[in-house]
Amino acid sequence: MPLKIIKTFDVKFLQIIDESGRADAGLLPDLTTEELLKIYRAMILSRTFNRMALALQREGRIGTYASILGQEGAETGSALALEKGDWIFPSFRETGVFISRGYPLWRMLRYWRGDERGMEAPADMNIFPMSVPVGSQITHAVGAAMAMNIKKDKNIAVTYFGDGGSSRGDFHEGLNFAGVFKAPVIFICQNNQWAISLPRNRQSAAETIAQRAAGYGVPGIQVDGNDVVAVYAATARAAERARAGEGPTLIECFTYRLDDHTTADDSSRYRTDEDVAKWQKKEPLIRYKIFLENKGILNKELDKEITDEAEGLVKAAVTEAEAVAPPAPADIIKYTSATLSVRQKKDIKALKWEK
Ligand SMILES: Cc1ncc(C[n+]2csc(CCOP(=O)(O)OP(=O)(O)O)c2C)c(N)n1
Ligand SMILES: [Mg+2]
Repeated sequence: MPLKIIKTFDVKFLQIIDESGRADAGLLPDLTTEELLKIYRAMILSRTFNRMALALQREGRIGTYASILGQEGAETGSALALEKGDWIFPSFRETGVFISRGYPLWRMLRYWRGDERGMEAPADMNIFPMSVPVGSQITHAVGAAMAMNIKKDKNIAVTYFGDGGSSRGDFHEGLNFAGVFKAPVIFICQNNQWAISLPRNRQSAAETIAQRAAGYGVPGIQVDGNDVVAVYAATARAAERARAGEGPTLIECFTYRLDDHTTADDSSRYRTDEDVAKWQKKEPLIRYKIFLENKGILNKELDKEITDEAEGLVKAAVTEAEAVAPPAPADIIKYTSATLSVRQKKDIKALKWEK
C-alpha cells in the first residue's frame, strides 16, 4: 500500500541571462541603465583587482591570495542587491563583495600583504573581516540577524561561504537557528565545485546544496552564479523577505572556480584542462557584456573608459598600500591573547623584536 505523502519539496533554478547573452524578458528585474552599468563597473574592477593581486603575489609583493576569477557575477550581483546598512559576513573568497561595497582597494591589498589592519572597515561600511576558518562566519551572521530582530533593526545579515563550507556544522547550526527564529539573514553559498581539491560531489550526496534548506524549514534556491542579473534578482527577493519578517533564504550560486584554490595550490593535479575550458566559456563577464551591448548600453568606447578607470584605481591602490608601514613583527604574538605569557615575552625578546 503506498504511504501517504505528507510533504514534497522542489528546487527551483533561476537563470535570466543565458550563456549567449540572451535575457528572459519576463524575469528581468527592473534595473536602470545606471544600475546595470554599476554592476558592470563592479565586475570589471573586481577582475582587474584580482589580476593585479595575482601578479603582485608572483612578485612577492603580497602573500598567498585566493582568486575570484569566474565568481565575479555571484559576488557583485549579490552585494549590489543589498542596502548600505546590511551587515555582511564574508569568507576569504569575497574580494568582489568588498569591492562592490566600495571597500578601499588599498586596504584590501594591505590585508593580502599580511597586515590584519587591512580588514578594518571604514566606520560606515557594515562588513566583517574575511573569515579564513571555513564556515565560522555563518553562525556570526545568524547571531547578528537574531539581534537585529530583537532590536527591531530593519537591516539584514548576509553571509557567504563555499560548497566546502556547507559541510561544516556551522552551516547546519546556522540554518537551524535562522529557521526557528526567522532571523533576517541570507545564506549565500558560492558553489564553485571545489573545496581545494575535493569535488562538490564529495561535500554532500544531495543533488543540490539549495535543497538542504528544506530540512530546516528555510526556502532554498539554486541560481546560475555566472548570471549576475539572476544573482541580483534572487538576492533582492531574499532581502525583501528578510526585511518583511519572513525569515532566512539559502541561495546556492552555481559557479566555477577558474583559478587554483589559492596561489599556494596547483589545480592541474586534480582536474583537467578540458573541465576548466568548458567553464571558461560560461564565465560571467562574457554574457553580461553581450547583454549590455545588445541593449545598446555598452559600446567599445565606454568599455575602454570603464576598463581604464579600473586599471587606474587598482594601480593607485597598489602605490597607497605599499606606502604604509608593515606591522611590527612582534604583533604576531602580541595580539593572540589578552595577556602575554612569560614564554611569549621571552620569545619577543629572543627574536629581538622588542627589548
Ligand atoms: C576550519 C577549517 N578547516 C580547514 C581549512 C583549510 N581550508 C581552507 S579553504 C578550504 C576549502 C574551502 O572550500 P569551500 O568552502 O568550497 O570554499 P572555496 O575555497 O571553494 O571558496 C579548506 C579545507 C580552513 N581554512 N578552516
Ligand atoms: Mg568551493
